Amino acid sequence: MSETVQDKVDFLVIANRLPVDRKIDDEGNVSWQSSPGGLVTALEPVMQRKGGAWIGWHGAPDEVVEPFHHDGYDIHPVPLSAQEVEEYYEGFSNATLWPLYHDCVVEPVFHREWWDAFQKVNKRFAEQAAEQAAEGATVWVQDYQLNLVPTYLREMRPDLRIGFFLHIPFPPIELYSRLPWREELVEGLLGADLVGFQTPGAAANFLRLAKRRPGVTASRGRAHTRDGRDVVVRDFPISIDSRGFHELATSEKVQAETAKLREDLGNPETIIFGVDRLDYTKGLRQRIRAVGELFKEGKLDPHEVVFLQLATPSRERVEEYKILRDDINQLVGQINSKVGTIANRALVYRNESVPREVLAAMYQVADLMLVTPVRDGMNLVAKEYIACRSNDDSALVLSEFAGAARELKQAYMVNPYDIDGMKATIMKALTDSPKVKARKMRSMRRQVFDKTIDVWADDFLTELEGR
Ligand code: ADQ
Repeated sequence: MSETVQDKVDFLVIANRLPVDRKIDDEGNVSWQSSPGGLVTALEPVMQRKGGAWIGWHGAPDEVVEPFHHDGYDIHPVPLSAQEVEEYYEGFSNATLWPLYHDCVVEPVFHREWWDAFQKVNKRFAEQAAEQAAEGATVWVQDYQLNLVPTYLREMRPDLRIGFFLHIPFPPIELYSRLPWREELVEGLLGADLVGFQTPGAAANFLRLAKRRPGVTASRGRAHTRDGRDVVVRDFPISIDSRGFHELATSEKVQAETAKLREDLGNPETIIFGVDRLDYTKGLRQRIRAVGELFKEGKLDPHEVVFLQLATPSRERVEEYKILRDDINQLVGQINSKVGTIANRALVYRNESVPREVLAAMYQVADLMLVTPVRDGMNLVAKEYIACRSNDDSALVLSEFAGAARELKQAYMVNPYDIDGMKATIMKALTDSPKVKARKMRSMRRQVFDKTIDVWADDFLTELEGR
């Protein structure tokens, strides 16, 4: 395969971020390494097979980076100014759309300048794709930051086959209708041939909105547009590289890490674990409060049980995330000052991101996993935990508001708003018989190993290419 950037390609992925991170060594040499993550793992082989290109922002403002060839496919960095990062990314994507699409769990912020920047940047991504795509190429647009790209791109290049996948929930019409630019955003998606969601409920919400547009009708999972096209709308629940995770978790390196981790935590009898981006959708406040109360009430003994919570810093320049970070620090401090001893902290909270091997070791030592978002498109952590466990004596507590709840039906289900209910379910999950837990784990394991990230990508692309 050629090592130079191709003029035109038959397969394109467009995402807000590129699948590579820049590394600069001590001598100042620059290299690009694949960023770890499910989407990259899933799409790399597809792109290599099809000789494709990935269009996305490289992560640094006010800088133009030339296209380059990476690991079998082309990379086309899209430049963003510092002001665009603020308005298009931190503003409209993460302070308007993100909370709105997550049931308004915090108040979405509406600014007309952010909307202007959002349109401008979406147009830039679409122009870049229009330039790179060969006649009749397949283009796969990822996620809410690029909501307008399908329609812009169709206007520029009607010959293309365009797919869009939304990684986050799609809200009910009553909430969506607050958005001053709701018509434009629905039209934006209707430019695609295929629009994929995490759950059938999200797909249904979108179809209900679509058919309110003048001249648009909808039937049997399709929207029929004014210009006579059919847009297929359905769910494609995303997954993980299950075998990859399992192999990693059972590798010698991770086993050694596991022993060290257990030791560092003071060799407790039971380890409860949570890991999330530090995001208000992940239900951290409720989760920490519930476990804290169980410690305070003496139902959990800090000499026997440790709750390890990891939270990756995220979107730190967005106001709500700063508030959340301070709230959680305070809550953790309050709990630890009341329960536990200097030698036995009840709650071990780390505000950091860890390498994949360390994460796998954490899944391995966790007797109980808490995944309690107040709203989540899917939630990959729940699936990663199941894939990493080789021990049947484990339990997953899962929020009914995560997309994953539709598939992992055997989990201990909770409503994260119901703190008492969550406390009772945590205790049940800790005390149920090994037989009951083993049956649940086996059933969820079958699910996670059957429906992997490759199945997700293949399903989506087969449907798109059949259009
Ligand atoms: P996210 O909201 O980021 O994804 P999630 O699906 O849980 O949520 O994925 C997070 C990923 O980050 C997982 O792979 C996890 O292992 C990793 N991670 C989290 N904290 C970490 C830490 N401290 N150290 C290392 N790794 C960490 C969005 C949607 C989800 C949807 C995904 C995929 O919000 O609903 O499941 O996209 O579509």
